[in-house]
Amino acid sequence: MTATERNSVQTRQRNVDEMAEGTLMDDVLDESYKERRDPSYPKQIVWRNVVLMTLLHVGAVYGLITITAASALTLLWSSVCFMISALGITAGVHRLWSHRSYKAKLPLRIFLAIANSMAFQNDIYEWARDHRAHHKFSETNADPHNAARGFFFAHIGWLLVRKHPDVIEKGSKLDLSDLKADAVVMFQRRYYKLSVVVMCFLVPTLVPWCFWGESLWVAYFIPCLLRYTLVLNATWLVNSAAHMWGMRPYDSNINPRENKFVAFSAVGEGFHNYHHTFPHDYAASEYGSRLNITKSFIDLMCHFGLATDCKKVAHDTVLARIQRTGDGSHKSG
Ligand code: ST9
Ligand code: ZN
Ligand code: ZN
Repeated sequence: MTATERNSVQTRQRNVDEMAEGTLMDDVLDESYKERRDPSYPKQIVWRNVVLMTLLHVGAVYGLITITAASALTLLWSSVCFMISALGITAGVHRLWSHRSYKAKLPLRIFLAIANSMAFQNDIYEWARDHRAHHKFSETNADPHNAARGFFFAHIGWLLVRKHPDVIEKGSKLDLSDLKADAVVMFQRRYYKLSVVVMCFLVPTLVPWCFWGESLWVAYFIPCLLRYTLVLNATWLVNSAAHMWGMRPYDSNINPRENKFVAFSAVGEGFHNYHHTFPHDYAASEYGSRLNITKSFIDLMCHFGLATDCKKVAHDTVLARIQRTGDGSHKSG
């Protein structure tokens, strides 16, 4: 073993020592994996996705310019749908299923799975599998949205081409047994297409039409298409902007950054340097509920007894890490 390899193993051990007992390990950066095979592998554009994503964004822009035609109730409903879909991603597939940063009782898991289908971002199993690969092999070819390939690829481009072979090769070695053992996750995967048609398209469109007489046209373009596109882009900004712009107070050796704009638009998911440093922290931030609706939601669920065992990194551990690997931008420094 070379000195560099020894160093890398020691650093990884120190980072792992900071994890709480019983913490998932397959979402922790594998520093020994530095393989960067030629990224110019034969790229295969998936034209169906290019056409659908283009149509979706054209529809969303049309929704935006016709927003004045919507009633106040329809706009309120659009915000409710935005928030439900957002929580299905942040509190659901991200903090619960990808990172196991807290435990959720059955009724909450069912709600989060339904909310997740409203967000239509691939089923929980596939999203969590890609996300664990993203953390473990961050900024390499095995990272599905490798930000080293630029803003466009990390934001949306990765959904428009076939995956790099390393994603599938390294991803197939991840431990996903917890997801396979979760009946809610597997049920949602089985009926995913139907659940998306109902939750992402029919419910957002039909509720305003049935209950307060909104036109089907407006209901389709605003709470359905515009809302869906906004949630997608808010999510994608975490992969693109929050891997490029912002400070690195917790670990300057990794790319993910602290980005307040992304934290705001992604309901608490923009503290991305903290999150990649401590992926098992249920708040995904050092700063409590500030710009972090998702943390407040999980706290509320704990209050009702629907969520338990929230993992939080001890303040001393955070401070020690800031001293050891931070970029010096933390206010404690
Ligand atoms: C979308 C997802 O938008 C967004 C995720 C963002 C993540 C953000 C994370 C940031 C943190 C959280 C912040 C949240 C903030 C929220 C804010 C809210 C306000 N490991 O995929 P296929 C294998 S989706 C292991 O077809 P291709 C596997 O066997 C948008 N194995 O590969 C698989 O079969 P199966 C809507 C893997 O052919 C097989 O390969 N959806 C892995 O290269 C084939 O897989 C779309 O646009 C792995 N990681 O196609 C659809 N991956 O699944 C887009 C694959 O049966 N997707 N395998 O087991 C596609 O069309 C295709 O996936 C493709 C690649 C064309 C992109
Ligand atoms: Zn990331
Ligand atoms: Zn994560």
